[in-house]
Amino acid sequence: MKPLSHPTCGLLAAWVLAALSGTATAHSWPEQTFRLGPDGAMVGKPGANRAHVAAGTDDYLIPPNGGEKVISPEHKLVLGTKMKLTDASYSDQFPMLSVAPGDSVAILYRENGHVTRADKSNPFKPINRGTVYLYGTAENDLSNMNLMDVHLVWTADGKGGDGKGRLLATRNYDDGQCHEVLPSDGDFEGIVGYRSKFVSKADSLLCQSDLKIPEDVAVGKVYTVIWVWDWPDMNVQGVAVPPASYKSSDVKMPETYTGVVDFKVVDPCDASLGDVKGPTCASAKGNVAAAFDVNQAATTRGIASQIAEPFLVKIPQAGFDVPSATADPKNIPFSVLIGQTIANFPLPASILSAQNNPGAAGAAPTPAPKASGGGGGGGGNAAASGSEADPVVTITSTVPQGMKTMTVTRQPAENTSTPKKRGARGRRWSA
Ligand SMILES: [Cu+2]
Repeated sequence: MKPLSHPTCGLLAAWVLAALSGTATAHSWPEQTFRLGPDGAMVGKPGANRAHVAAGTDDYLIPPNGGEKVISPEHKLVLGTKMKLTDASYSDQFPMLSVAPGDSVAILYRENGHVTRADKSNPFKPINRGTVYLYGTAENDLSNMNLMDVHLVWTADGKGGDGKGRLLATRNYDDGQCHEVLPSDGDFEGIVGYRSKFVSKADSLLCQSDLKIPEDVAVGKVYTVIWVWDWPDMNVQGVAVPPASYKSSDVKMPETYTGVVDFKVVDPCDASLGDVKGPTCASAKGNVAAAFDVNQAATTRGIASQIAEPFLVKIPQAGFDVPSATADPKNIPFSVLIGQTIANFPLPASILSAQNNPGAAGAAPTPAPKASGGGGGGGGNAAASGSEADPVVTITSTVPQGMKTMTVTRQPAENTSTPKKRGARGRRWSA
């Protein structure tokens, strides 16, 4: 039987049961998909994930519990029920979403406490609540793929590994707005109360990973997306993002979850798409990133920053000239906690009010960087390389106002629990 919780998460089954009114669930996996229209609104009826489970736990943990907590080459990419695409993978009740080439889509998942009480449960988790990687492939049968064949191997240019798929996007697991309903045993960190009042303005809100379906996907075929959530225990508190490496000594214990969603690719002008056609249809009303309406309710729209930028977490596999994962603090909702040791809960109002809300007014979409090539030519993010002995590295990052330069301090791993203030904001992790 699958456990409701496991030691590293520390999220109690009792809370999970109470919070979800008897629905036994834990961790996270993609559950629902939506097309996003030109203004960022969710349009049409939702689709489901592959082999959707209507109730209960459907997560897939790598490495699994009960063995050595090390990811090894034989670990499968996805849960057994998700490996093959069959007639039973989708149903009338839980259908595969139809999309057009170039469509922006949202993949929805429940945070299940991993945003709203992660610090209290386990303060050694990354501040971005882990990184979500989205991989796309025309290969629908995943049964012969292992995690290490795909994750951190497939690249944005499609040339990595066996070349059968590509990295489409990277996201912070905390999308800046999602949260559970107020748990019956209280709002430990204050995040549920704050977000339901000021950010989502809803009792609960699913998290989302938004991505753009490539324009060159084949019409009439199924395009498969693998959702990978990297959620390790780190050695120190206050780490911004996990390191995008299997070998980092900064990771105390790896914890990765995967899921699968499929998209039926139809002609961009297909009648089944309803009023909102694909962006490459002659009658399409516009480009999503250009026409995003930030004043829509969070419950029914995508997230502006995710639609504008495929790689919110910069990693070498996406063509960025960085040694390991890094992210602009403006894209990490609780970036104020980077480098901090949190002692008091619920979080003070100063921290709660400092969190980013990426879908709200003011979070104007930024230009999407080109993911091709290294050498600083990534069009939006480049880092000067330096040896471990260099105390300072420089990251330049495109923001709506123009180029902003952050100077950050690189420190030895054993010394990172007491970073300087500037160093804390731009903490980088090298493999
Ligand atoms: Cu969990």
